[in-house]
Amino acid sequence: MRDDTIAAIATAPGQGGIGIIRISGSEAERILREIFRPAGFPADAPWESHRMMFGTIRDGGETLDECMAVVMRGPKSYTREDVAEIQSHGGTQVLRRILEAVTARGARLAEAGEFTRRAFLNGRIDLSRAEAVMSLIRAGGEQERRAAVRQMKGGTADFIRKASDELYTLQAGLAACIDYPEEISDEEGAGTLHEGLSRLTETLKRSVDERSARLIYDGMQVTLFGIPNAGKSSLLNALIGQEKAIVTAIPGTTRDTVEGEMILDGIRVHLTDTAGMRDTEDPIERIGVERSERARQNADITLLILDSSRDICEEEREWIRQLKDSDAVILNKSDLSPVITEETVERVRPGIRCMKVSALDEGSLRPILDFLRKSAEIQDQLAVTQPRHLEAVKRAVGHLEDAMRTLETWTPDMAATDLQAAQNALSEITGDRADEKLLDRVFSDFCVGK
Ligand SMILES: Nc1nc2c(ncn2[C@@H]2O[C@H](COP(=O)(O)OP(=O)(O)OP(=O)(O)O)[C@@H](O)[C@H]2O)c(=O)[nH]1
Ligand SMILES: [Mg+2]
Repeated sequence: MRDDTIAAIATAPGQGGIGIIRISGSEAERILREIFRPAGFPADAPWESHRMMFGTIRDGGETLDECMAVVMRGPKSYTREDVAEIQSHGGTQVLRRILEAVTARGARLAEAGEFTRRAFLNGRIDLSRAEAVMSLIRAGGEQERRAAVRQMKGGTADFIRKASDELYTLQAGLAACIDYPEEISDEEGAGTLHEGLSRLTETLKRSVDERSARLIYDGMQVTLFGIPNAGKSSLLNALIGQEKAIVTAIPGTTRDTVEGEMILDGIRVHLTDTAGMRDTEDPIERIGVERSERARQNADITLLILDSSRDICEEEREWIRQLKDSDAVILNKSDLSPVITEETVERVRPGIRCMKVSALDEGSLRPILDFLRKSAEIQDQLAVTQPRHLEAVKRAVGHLEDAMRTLETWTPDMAATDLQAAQNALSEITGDRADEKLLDRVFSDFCVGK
């Protein structure tokens, strides 16, 4: 591990009330002392650790800013090294000049995620907690933030370490069978192992809820679909409370997909309004229609919008039949006298969810919101949510299943190899076993200064 001193601007680029420069490494305090003079302290007085001081930053006789600064001596710091932080005014030029003054005195510019990488390498946090830090910074939805906090508090690491301990016990059992074949019969050994392995496999499988994980990180894709003039754009606008899509009485108004976003119970819902589906000679509209079709295919949920004041057409019947059970039909324009009713839809597709609304009456949209809310429900206490972790757990499960198969023919040496492979996959999550390449991959996703 490199033990030189690193520095970076930790706050986001641009103008802000304050900006923070962070320095970590054995030279951190010396560098800060050379450029920062606290007000009301004799120049050579010792500084207290973790105590914020007010003063001036100077470089070559020039004052760069008046600011706050603090020294946090290791190991009681984020990286467990000596850390110094300067809180200056948050202007691009101020921060740049201070950072230059710091690097001129021997610090190196930190790479993306390097502070957190040091926290990990110095044993302060495991890899899953390190990743949680970045997830928290990135969280755009409340569910994502909650999952990140759970992971940061060690939820993922605890769960994985417990599974890993169980696996170690099973590995020890298998090793005993291999070493003392005369004392443990094959059937007995295989039976106990098989039981333990299937229990562990089930626990791990239950923790892999990819749908919920995707909802947390990517949100839910909802597509509004239907023939021209059904009121798709009006509904998009009403749902997001913004005049995002153009609405007119002319069929074929929407030519391209239009996106809107709302947050329901902490989950981001991406709504896509599409061009009305019809056969058309117009080349631009045709491209729009193709995009509508694609949006429907990529959607988690399709809302088929019908204008309930006119008769249903054959194409609409076909779409109703094609809907997934989790999709829904929206009978729009319910303020006009109805031609299509819930019964009409029920006859085409018994059991499909159907809601009567009017885009002109916001209050009538409640059923749609409740329906989407219900669709976005997730298991809240998920232990494993991050894609990298899910992938590793799935790999571990695969190896455990291989091991169970090899046990059926009692080839314990092969089973031992499978169990070790499963163990390795689990330890990638906490980083108990992580090579440089894995760390590079994880930390390159971080921002500089974290
Ligand atoms: N009375 C009534 N009119 C509505 C309702 N929803 C939409 N409209 C009207 O229906 C017409 C078409 O609405 P749009 O929202 O543009 O329909 P669209 O499905 O997006 O149409 P395309 O973009 O052409 O595919 C407009 O004149 C709307 O004002 C409703 O609930 N009730
Ligand atoms: Mg439209």
